[in-house]
Amino acid sequence: MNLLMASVVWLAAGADSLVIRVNQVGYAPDAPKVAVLCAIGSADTATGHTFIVRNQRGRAVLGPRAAARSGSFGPCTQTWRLDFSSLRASGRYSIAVSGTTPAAVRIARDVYAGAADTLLYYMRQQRSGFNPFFRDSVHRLDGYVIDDTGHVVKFQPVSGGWADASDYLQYVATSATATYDMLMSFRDHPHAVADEFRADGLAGHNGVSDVLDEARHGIDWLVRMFPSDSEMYNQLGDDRDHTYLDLPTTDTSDYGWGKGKQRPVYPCTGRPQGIFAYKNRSTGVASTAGKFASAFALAAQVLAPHDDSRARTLGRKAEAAYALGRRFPGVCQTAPGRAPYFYEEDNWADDMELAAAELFALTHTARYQREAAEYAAMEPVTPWMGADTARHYQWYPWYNAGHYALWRIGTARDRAHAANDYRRGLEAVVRRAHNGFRVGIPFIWCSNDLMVSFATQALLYRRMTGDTRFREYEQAAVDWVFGANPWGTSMVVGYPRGGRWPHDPHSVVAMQYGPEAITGGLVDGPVYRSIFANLRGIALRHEDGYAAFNTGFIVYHDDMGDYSTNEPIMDGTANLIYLMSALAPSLVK
Ligand SMILES: [Ca+2]
Ligand SMILES: [Ca+2]
Repeated sequence: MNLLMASVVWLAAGADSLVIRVNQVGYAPDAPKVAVLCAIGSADTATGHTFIVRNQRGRAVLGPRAAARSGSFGPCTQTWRLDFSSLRASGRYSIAVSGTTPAAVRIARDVYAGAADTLLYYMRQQRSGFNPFFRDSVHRLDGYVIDDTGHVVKFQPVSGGWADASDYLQYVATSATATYDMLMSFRDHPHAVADEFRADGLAGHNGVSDVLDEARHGIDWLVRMFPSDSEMYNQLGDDRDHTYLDLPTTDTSDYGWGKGKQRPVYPCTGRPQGIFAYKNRSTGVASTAGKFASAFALAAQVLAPHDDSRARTLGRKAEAAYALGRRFPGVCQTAPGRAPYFYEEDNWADDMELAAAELFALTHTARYQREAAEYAAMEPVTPWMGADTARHYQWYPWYNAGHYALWRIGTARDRAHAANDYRRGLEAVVRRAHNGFRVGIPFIWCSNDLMVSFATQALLYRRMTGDTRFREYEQAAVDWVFGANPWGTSMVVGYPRGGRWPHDPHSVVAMQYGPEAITGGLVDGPVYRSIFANLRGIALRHEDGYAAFNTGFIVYHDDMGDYSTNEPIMDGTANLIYLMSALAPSLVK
């Protein structure tokens, strides 16, 4: 059924050789508002085009206005920018260009209301331990701590947290970052998310914002993964998980202790890890220690008014984790299993900067402020920004929240540096964005993570400085995620309702329960054609409904078989929760 829906949706929009791409969620009245006209295949690109915006009664409210020619991009042999920013009145409109199907757009102050709440459905569905979607506990036997050779050291109770994607592996790097993103969402926008779910993820009210409920679920797991000051764990499970396609409730992965039994727990050792043919390039502990410390320190601040004893424990753990990062600088990468893939994180100063800044915010101890500034100077710009490519998760987190945290607590000099560093990163991306979609990120695996992080950094920079020079690019990244891209699809499963979104994501849960079961999941997004061609085990399962749009240098497939572009990602979804909470109207008037 999913396959049919996907192709029917495409046929409706793909018959034209000219297509109009819009943000299907909508545009805020004061935001830049641009639709993109894309010529596909042999379409006439010489002709000038004009566009007209009409209201629901069919009356022209803007135009005819000339479309601004903006070069080729991917499958679009030519693009044009249809700028209707001057239209500010709330309402539903259609944008028409002669020779193609008009596109519907909405303008309203509250277009992003409920967006973060929708994304949180996916986070709850990804829960390990008690899972509210299945109303059952999953992976309750986790896990066995292993040594460098894979031998069991001891049992350690670490059940909880979230599955990282459509497999069930769990990493501190992504989970602590997601936890931090959601804590930051609650701190900065405490009234953006509703209270419709309880702490256990089941429907109901508990007097706590659902984004804080979810962040606390993350914190609980992180505490289990850092049980004492000298035991820091980094990963739960490995890619032996990929042997079978099954549900989390019936996961039959066998790590040598029986099908569906315990999973391995990898500690941070500072040494290269991998118990089969491949090894990572770990050099220290700080990348993971910094992330633990950041999440714990912010959680301690956020929880202090509500739960003082929990906040004290977390504050102490934050300092202990940070101390380990000081002692063992370097990266603690995830461990490969049978396949050569792992998260090849190469930076750790960003993680320690964020940790130091949050520890200063928590404790007001002077040295944390000084050390945050020292770490900031070690990596002013996140290195993927401006680059053509990067290794998988090489520069992670995708944007450095440490600069924003330092800006909040630093000296005047620190604040100026933090803003300047963000500006340089944004400029580097924008220099590559001379195309109709105004996108300049590299299309590596998980490109939507980069897109969302670029928009987040641009938003934070605007908040820090009042400088709006990147506003158009910030909005273009948001628009891209919600449909202003060559394929004309939102990159979030199930959102917006009634829009076009991934119906055949790479997910066993979606395959068995329908795509709505993973509503809110942000998929990886398009990748360079060469990446899609070279990853192992990718084969489309049905005819490509987007074939006409997969003729350029990047490809995207709404196909269960494509784990490189159509698999939801937990950490990218959490980052988008922050961004959407920043754009949502407050629920408290
Ligand atoms: Ca709640
Ligand atoms: Ca890092």
